[in-house]
Amino acid sequence: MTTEEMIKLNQEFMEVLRPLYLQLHTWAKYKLAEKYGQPVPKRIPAHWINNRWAQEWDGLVEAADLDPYFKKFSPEWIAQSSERFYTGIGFPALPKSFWEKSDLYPVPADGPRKKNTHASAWHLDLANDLRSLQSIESTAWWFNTNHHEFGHIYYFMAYSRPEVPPLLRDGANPAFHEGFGELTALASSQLPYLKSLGVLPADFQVDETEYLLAQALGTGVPFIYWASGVMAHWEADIYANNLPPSEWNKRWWHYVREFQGIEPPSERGEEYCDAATKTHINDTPAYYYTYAIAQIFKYQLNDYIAKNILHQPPQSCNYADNKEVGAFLRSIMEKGATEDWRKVLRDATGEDLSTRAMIEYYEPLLKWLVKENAGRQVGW
Ligand code: X8Z
Ligand code: ZN
Repeated sequence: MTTEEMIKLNQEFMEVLRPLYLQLHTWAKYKLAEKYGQPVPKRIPAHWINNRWAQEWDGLVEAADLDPYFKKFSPEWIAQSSERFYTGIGFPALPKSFWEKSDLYPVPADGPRKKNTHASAWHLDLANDLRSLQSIESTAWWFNTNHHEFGHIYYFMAYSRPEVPPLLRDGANPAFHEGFGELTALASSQLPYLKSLGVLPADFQVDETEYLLAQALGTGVPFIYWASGVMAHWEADIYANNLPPSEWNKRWWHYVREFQGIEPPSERGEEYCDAATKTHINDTPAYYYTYAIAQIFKYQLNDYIAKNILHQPPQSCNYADNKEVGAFLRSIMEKGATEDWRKVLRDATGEDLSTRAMIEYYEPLLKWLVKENAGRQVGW
């Protein structure tokens, strides 16, 4: 795809999801203003949100906070339960060398070495040498992130076979690579699964809409305005449109204001390059729109699996131990990059890349938000 096509695709995502984003933004700014005892602002101050880039808005729905339930499980258990998710649906165990050569757990702050705590997964020889760098802690966030990384690892394994030449041992497109892990992170955060795994007690109760709200705020909707909006546009400006470095920070915050409806705590001059606080700006250039496409793709796969294989609601389903789900995913993954991704997606789901499933997933939430926000100032 050309830069123009890629930007257009990302703009379409933002346009279609805008009604939902505006409602979430409104709900969040009223909630945060109340929490901090401040007047309700037009845009949300960046430091009111507990993620530095406002890419995920976690911690706003108290009833959906699962961290207390993860405390009793060790980081090792988290990694093993992710592997168990995949073996349960019919994938093989991870090779012994994966466990020996990976670097999965935090190092002490005063220890002799420092490590990048941003999670990643590596296919060193395009064959069996698979490794992951993580710093897993006993939290819901790391539980999700670990599933994301194992998605990469299981994709590596699925296409490392004689029928796939080494040069095509890659995702159908990079968003497929990011998408499988995101899909299993979504699947593993469903309440029926967390109950069956014993993380949540069988009698755990949370209002369904509140849980959907937490999901939408967490890895769902604001993320698109960060990935498709700020990251994709800013990188297109610096790499394709030759934006001079003297305007980088101004443009960055212009996009944060325009797309995310977020504002900096105070003015940020050109003596800073705030974009460079994000690891991908430094080490994975012109890639980030991939995560936006992966989000859209994730809801499409989940929708297909829930409706056609599990016959359960997409917002509350349990993939655990379902071999048909595994066979469906493997049929896509084992192809690697041997077929055009558009064909792979259409053959698997009968559909082109589309926001339909994501919109449907959050439809009940949108209705609820419109009622909750009645009389409030929506947008900025
Ligand atoms: O960088 C990642 C993964 C590794 S590929 C942990 N993600 C993006 C980020 O953290 O900014 C996953 C979602 C978005
Ligand atoms: Zn990834």
